[in-house]
Amino acid sequence: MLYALFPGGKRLRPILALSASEACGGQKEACLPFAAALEIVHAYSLVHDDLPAMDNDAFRRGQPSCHKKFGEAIAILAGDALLTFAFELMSRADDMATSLAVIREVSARIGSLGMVGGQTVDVLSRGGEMDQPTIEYIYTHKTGQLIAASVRVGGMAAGASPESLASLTRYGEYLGFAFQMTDDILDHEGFARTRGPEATREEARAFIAKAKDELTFLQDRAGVLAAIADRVLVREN
Ligand code: GRG
Repeated sequence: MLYALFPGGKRLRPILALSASEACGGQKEACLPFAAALEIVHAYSLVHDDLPAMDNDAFRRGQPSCHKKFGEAIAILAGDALLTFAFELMSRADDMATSLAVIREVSARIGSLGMVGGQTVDVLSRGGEMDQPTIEYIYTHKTGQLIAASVRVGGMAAGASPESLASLTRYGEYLGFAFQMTDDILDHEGFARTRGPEATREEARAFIAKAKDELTFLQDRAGVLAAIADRVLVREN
C-alpha cells in the first residue's frame, strides 16, 4: 500500500479537493481526510489498472508496477485494502452528515456507473474499432468521474450551495475530459491517434475554456482552480 502511495504522482485529485474547498470558504482540516481518501482511491485504481488482466503495465511512475514488485496476488490485495482504507478515512471526519454525503458521492462516482463502469466498457471494447460515443463514455467515466468527485467533495466539505456544487461539477467534468485528452497526447493513444495531437489539443483547449467559465461564481477566489485548468492543458506528465 505504501509502495503504491509514495512517492506519489501529481496528486491532482487531493489538490482539486483542497482548492475547491478553499475557494468555497472551507477550512483545510475539514477537507483533508477526504482529499487523502481521493488520492488513495486513485492509487487503488492504478494498482488494479496495471495488472496483467487489465492494462498489463510493468512500470508506474518510473518504478516497477505493484504486481511486478510484489506479485499479482499482493497487488490485488493492496488495491482492495487501499480502497477499503479510503472509506474508513472518509468515515472518520468530524462532521458525520458531511462524511455520509461524501461517502455516497465518492461511491456513486467510482462504482459500476462511474470509474469502474468506464473501465469495464474499455476492457469490453478492446480489439475492435471504438466509435466516438464509446470513447467519450470511457473517458468521462474511467477518468472523469473521480476528477469531478474530487472537485465536488471539496465544495461539499466547505458547505457549498447546490448552485455552487452544480458549477463545480461542470468544471470537474470539463476538466476531466481535457485531462484524458492531454493523457492521449502524452501516450499517443485514443483521440490523439484517431484525430492527431494538434486537433486533440485544440479540443482540450475548448474544454478548459468551458471549465474556467464555470468558475465565475467564485469571483476573485477562482484563481487556483483556473490555474489548475491551465496547467492540465500544458502538462508534460
Ligand atoms: C476493480 C479489478 C478492478 C479494477 C478497477 C478502477 C480501475 C480498475 C481502473 C480505473 C481506470 C484508471 C486507472 C483511470 C485513470 C487513468 C489515468 C489518466 C491515470 C493517470 O492519472 P494521473 O496522471 O497519475 O493523475 P499520477 O501518477 O500523476 O497520480
